[in-house]
Amino acid sequence: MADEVVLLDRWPSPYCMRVRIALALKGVICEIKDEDLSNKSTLLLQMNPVHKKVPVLIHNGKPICESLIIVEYIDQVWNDKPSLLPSDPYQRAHAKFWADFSDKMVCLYSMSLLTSKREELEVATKEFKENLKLLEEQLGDKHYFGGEELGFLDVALLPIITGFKIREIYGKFKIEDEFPKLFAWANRCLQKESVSKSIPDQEKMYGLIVEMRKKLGVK
Ligand SMILES: N[C@@H](CCC(=O)N[C@@H](CS)C(=O)NCC(=O)O)C(=O)O
Ligand SMILES: *[C@@H]1O[C@H](CO)[C@@H](O)[C@H](O)[C@H]1NC(C)=O
Repeated sequence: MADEVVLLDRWPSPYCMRVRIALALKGVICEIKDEDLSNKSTLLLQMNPVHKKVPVLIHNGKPICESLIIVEYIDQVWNDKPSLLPSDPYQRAHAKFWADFSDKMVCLYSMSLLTSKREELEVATKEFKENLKLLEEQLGDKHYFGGEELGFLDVALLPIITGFKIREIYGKFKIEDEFPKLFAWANRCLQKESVSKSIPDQEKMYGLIVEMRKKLGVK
């Protein structure tokens, strides 16, 4: 019997992007349902009664919640494709540590970025750059965070790419100049169709931020 896979999704959600990338890398056929988060579906409330958030993966009727837990689940269930998580326990713990670290960076819509005025943006940018520096050190001279191939940490981090343009414009700096290795990593990842088709482009994300700031009346 074929697997029935449904993703409760929201297209600009960085957490949902992680799941879409993992599903694409594993070649899983999935029905994607875009949620209206201001008017959540009964299905979402039933499937994630604790947090009431997306993403939720529903596999043969059973829900799995929390993006990193979902990515790990996908990795274990669709194990005919190369594993995303390293098999070595230490390497695995290391990948999970940095994925957890990435959580606070991944949220592009952190109210701070959306609603902050100029001075607050400077603080947010400084912190963002410090985090990028730490990540670049982790990447080192590897092709991917996972090594020769894209792995768990790459999937966890990839959504930050969609916010690069936004950060550059509000922070007045160039990722390419200050973080050349991360910039090269981003382009390498985007060359993979499973990545590029799973994430929105940067212009679209920038447009969304501009629109939301206008709506909120932030100068
Ligand atoms: N830790 C969760 C975060 C999920 C999350 O924050 N989802 C947001 C969209 S980006 C959401 O569903 N928000 C709806 C709400 O808060 O009511 C994960 O990794 O899946
Ligand atoms: C909320 O969603 C329900 C069903 O999905 C729909 O019938 C209803 O019109 C929506 N309400 C608003 C205010 O959009």
